[in-house]
Amino acid sequence: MNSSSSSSSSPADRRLSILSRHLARTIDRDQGITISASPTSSVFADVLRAPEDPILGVTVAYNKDPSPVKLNLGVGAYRTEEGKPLVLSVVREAEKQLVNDCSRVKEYLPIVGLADFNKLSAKLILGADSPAILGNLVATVQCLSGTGSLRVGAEFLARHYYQHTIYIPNPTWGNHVKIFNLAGLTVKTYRYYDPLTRGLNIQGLLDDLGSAPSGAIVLLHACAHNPTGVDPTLEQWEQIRKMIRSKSLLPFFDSAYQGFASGSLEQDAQSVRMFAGDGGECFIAQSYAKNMGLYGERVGALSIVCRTADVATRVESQLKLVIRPMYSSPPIHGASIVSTILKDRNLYQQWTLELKVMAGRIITMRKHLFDALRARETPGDWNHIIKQIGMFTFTGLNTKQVAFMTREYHIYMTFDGRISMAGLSSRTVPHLADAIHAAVTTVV
Ligand code: PGU
Repeated sequence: MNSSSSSSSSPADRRLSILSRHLARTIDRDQGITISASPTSSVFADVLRAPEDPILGVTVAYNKDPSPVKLNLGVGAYRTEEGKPLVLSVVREAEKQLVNDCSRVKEYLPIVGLADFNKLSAKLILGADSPAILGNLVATVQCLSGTGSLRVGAEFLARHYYQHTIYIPNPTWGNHVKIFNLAGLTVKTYRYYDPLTRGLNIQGLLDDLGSAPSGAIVLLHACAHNPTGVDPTLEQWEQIRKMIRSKSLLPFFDSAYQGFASGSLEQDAQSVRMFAGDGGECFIAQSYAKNMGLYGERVGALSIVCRTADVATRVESQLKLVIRPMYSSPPIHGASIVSTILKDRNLYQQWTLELKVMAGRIITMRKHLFDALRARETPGDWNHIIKQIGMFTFTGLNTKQVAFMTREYHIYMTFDGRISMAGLSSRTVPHLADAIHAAVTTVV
């Protein structure tokens, strides 16, 4: 297991470094060596240009490319067969209802967000008949999508939990390390993906969790693991659960893809429900970015399942103290859309159908790409394309091959070889297959 070092300097370290640079400039100036600061020079003259984000920066590069054949398979965002972003019909319908309801106002929401939204979100992930819901054991707060939910949860843990070490899978979504480091947690990794089998390294995972210190926090992807598309089977989840509970580790689920892995909201929540149903505690960060297509609305929820109802209310009171100085209270529009859909039987039904169509299209793209590579007799075993789950295929292409595909074929993807299957269409599969074929046959 590795301790992560990326961007882990503390705020105090950073202040010290800025101050020493400032002092060096002042001393230089006072000694007449160089006059680097003048009354007109910026006080931020020493600020270094930061690199683009490894995922969102792919879209920045894509937008700059004038090529008509360019293809953005970087960001995990759903596109239609025509390559267009999709607003779900059920979302349009809910928005119409909201606009026509003149009793609605734009007052501040409470710090914890919209009450209906919170209740319905907890039910969606845990199941309406969950003992945790029935026993009022869950503290839920509306947050700024999945990222904000993880951030608020991390901040709460840093303040109120005795263990400050969090284990995240290797590899994982790139932002996890930054979110947890920023909250002051120490990030370590546990083995997850085996590049040889292109599957789960269950033994490595269990060994690493087995040797984690008692009480350590463990980040788990609820389903559709990003970037690998490799999920544990239900039997493996049960092994993981037993290990986590026997070592008194604290599970923190990141649920960004409920409904996108299998097309079923219930099936994709099974891992979380196993843990929430055993009476132990757990954290869940939910995002509606993908499954309702509400990316830019920034709507999500953090739920903390506690052992007693009394603890849950006290936890909620402390979550308010975390949120208030960060952003005071969350935005109203996205959460209103979600609660309108979740509380109306017909809209809910319509949503599940639209979700199935999106998940189904992604699965079809997997088949198309696999067939296209087979037709080209592209060297290598490409079965993982159809075996992996969720929005992404972890192709196994290396950094040089990715760079080649971007340079020669205008295909934009992250450098770890991940492609967003949701950005692909029947029309663009042949272009991608040509690019992969050329990359593996010409770039070693
Ligand atoms: N957790 C995981 C596992 C994710 O993949 C993502 C989004 C999030 C949380 C955060 O999603 P919210 O938009 O905050 O709800 N990952 C996508 C989207 C781009 C990004 O990196 O934010 C991705 O392409 O990996």
